[in-house]
Amino acid sequence: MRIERVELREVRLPLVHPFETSFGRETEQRVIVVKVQGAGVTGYGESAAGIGPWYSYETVETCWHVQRDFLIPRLLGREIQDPDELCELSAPVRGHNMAKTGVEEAVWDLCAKATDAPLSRLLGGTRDRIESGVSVGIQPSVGALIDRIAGFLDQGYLRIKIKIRPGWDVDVVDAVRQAFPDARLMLDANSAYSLEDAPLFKELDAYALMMIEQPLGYYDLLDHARLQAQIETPLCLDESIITPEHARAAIELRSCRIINIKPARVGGLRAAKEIHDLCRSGGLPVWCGGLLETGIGRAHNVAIASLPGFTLPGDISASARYYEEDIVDPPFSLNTDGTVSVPDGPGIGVTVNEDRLEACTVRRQVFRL
Ligand code: OSB
Ligand code: MG
Repeated sequence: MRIERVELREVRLPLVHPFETSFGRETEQRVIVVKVQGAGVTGYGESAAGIGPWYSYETVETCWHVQRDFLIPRLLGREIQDPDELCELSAPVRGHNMAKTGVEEAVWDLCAKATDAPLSRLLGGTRDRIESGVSVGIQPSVGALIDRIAGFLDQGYLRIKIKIRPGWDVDVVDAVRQAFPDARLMLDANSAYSLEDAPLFKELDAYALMMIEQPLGYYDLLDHARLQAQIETPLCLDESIITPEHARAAIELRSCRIINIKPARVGGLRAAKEIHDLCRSGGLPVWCGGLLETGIGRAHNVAIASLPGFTLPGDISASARYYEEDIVDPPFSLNTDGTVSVPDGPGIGVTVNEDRLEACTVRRQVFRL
């Protein structure tokens, strides 16, 4: 079908709780919602870039620039039958994976809706529910962290991820493990340590952690391999895996035993699927991470997480864990078995609430033929 119209919207949504990691504290989420239209059908995607270049070098501003000036001009007016064609059109743009993701996801949703197929099925998904975990930010005190975790376990979340940084690590993990002896726990350091901290990671082997995510540098694969060789707990990479080539290198170098796949980080659903396939043939389990996405990005994450290699609980929590009111209907909710259901309607399978979207839009631009 011919791509007749593209719309960008910068959206701001307050978070129900501030989210603090080793690289900073967020109180609201800013994203770009991308709407792509053709043949009477509308597809939606999300660029979850955030305000500053902390998690990656991208920001809402760089996404807007790359989408407006490079990605949308390549797409508008084209005949697209398959999202792979868009990936070829975007390939000359180097990097800027979050900018690419918003546009690519919208085209996937459009193509799925045009054939009346659920996106998860188009991607090769095999599950109808995703095991749900929750990522818990750094809290003002250990007591506050334990209270937050108790609340999430009560709600039924199947695993807890604790953000750590120097000064908020072993003692905190010790207290949490004592409070919850049987909980499935993991840590995420967001690159806050170096290989010199290997003794600290050896100490953490005593806490039966499912994994430790991204302890070392965001471009590093070598020191992660050296650290992995010294500890029992599996390492999981997030920031370091930006392309399928990084995944291939990490698998061969044994930099990690698990990969956190985020479509936003790797440039969209096709790259996410490629990394999934590489990990599957290399024997590494994967799970779907998140960037506090709204219901649009969340729906895409849920769709990719339905692929067979996603065998560990993801950071795919219910909408209410992030937002008072999501921009999709119905919002994502937690089932009593701790899972989130994969929508079975066409495309992303949830409806974007246009009034709500309009209410939280702070900037908008339309591109037409
Ligand atoms: O490192 O996984 C991360 C949120 C923002 C930036 C980086 C990360 C995260 C999370 C939250 O851990 C995942 C989520 O619940 O969406
Ligand atoms: Mg992470």
